[in-house]
Amino acid sequence: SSDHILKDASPFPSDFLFGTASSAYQYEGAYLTDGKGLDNWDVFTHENPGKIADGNNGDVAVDQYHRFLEDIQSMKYLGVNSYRFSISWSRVLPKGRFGGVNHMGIKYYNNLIDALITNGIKPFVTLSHFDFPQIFENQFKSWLSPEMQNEFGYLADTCFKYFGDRVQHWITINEPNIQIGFGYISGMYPPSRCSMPYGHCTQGNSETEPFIVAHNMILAHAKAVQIYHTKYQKEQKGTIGIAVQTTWFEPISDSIADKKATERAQSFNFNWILDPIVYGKYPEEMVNILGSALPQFSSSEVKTLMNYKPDFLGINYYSSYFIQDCLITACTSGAGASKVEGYVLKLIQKGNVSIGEPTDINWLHNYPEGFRKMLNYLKDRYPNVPMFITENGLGDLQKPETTVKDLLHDTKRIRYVSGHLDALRSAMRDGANVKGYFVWSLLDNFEWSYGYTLRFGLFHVDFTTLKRTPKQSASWYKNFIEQHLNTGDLTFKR
Ligand code: GBH
Repeated sequence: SSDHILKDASPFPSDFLFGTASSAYQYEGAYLTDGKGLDNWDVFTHENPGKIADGNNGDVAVDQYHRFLEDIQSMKYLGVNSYRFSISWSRVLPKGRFGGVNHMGIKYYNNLIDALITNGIKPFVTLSHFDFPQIFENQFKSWLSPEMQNEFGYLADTCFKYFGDRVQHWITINEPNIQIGFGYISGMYPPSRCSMPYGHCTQGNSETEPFIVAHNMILAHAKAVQIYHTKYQKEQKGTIGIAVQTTWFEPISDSIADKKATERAQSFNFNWILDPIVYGKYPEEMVNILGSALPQFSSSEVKTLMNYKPDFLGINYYSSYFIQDCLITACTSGAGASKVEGYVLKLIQKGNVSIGEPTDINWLHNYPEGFRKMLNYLKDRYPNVPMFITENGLGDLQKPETTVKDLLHDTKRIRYVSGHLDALRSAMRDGANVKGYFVWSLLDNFEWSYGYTLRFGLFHVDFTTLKRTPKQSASWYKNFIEQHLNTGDLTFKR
């Protein structure tokens, strides 16, 4: 039918969200302003400047706390209809659930949300993107304790109560799998807990702690969904999901061992989080390999997970890896892989052949086909759950010889984003139910361990003057959105 042809020509539905993504610690700055408490990243960067490439921190970041009106003008230039940002937990609840609400923090997010809506931009809000009040770490070891589930539930309830009348899209936790990997296995992020041979930390146990942390995060997520679904959703009519980091894995050979290793990699990377929140249990591969090191869900916890499933999955995708088995056969190169990786060795190159196009960053290769395969994999494994692409983008490393002109002339980023949007359209034609796409990121910002040396923005930021300048990719994204929101789908009404 002609209807079919129309859809094929433009598979982006009329309510599709095009946006950019950000997070509180990476953007806001104002780290002690208006009653904000110290968070884990404030303390970590201040005490361990050596763990950040340029020794810097997010004290000022890109000062979005004071510049959000200007940043909304940049969003208007792009023509996006949504903006993903996160709540700074310690700005809203500086001392957690027993310490009272900081009303100046509430006021900041109210102002931001209102200004977005006035400009036709839907707020897409993450409750916690890596940061939380440091007091939780000092008092009960944060995510190692089930106490964190109660704290997170309280944060969620507070945000639904104050902001939920205007926010239709909530993300509970950003990338539990990355927080676990970097906080409890490599030790590169706070709380820097790990054990040999995975990393060099002064405390921690990488054989057990990652699984306890994941367990608490999964149950904290479910608690937030429960609170939203039972107490707020009927009236506020929004939706709630989670955001996981996904990496597409391809076996390095056709051998059964490498194919099995690839399945283990998938399980230990994203199914670890997604299976419990969709099916109420950990993946088979994890149960088999970990045995008693894997915590069990009690029957009442299973009930909660099954009764309070996410309304959507947030998918952060950047890159793909080849996978080589290290369990059944001996690894031909590299160190022994960690338990968390399920005894696999991840490689980005096969001999001299790289997966996709290499970029400035060793962990990120441009391989849009992997994105399409990833989305197909997820639609098959979690068939009834809609997805949003909550992050996708490319960073440029700031080297001594890099000029501002180079950074503004970002053809590699355009190639990356346009390739991934093509792959997304293909995946949607394959049947993936994707409802939105967010580029990471609106602006260059504080890129965790890389400090300010890795720039992901569609807008360049001069980190001395904090001046924002559109890169070529900004005008490319603007054109893309214009075409696909206005003329691509004839049924779309603005
Ligand atoms: C996302 O994580 C984050 O959600 C976002 O905050 C971040 O800005 C964005 O990625 C860009 O990195 O130093 O070689 O060990 C994506 C997962 C985790 C991928 C950290 C890169 C560092 C690799 N990222 N990882 S390395």
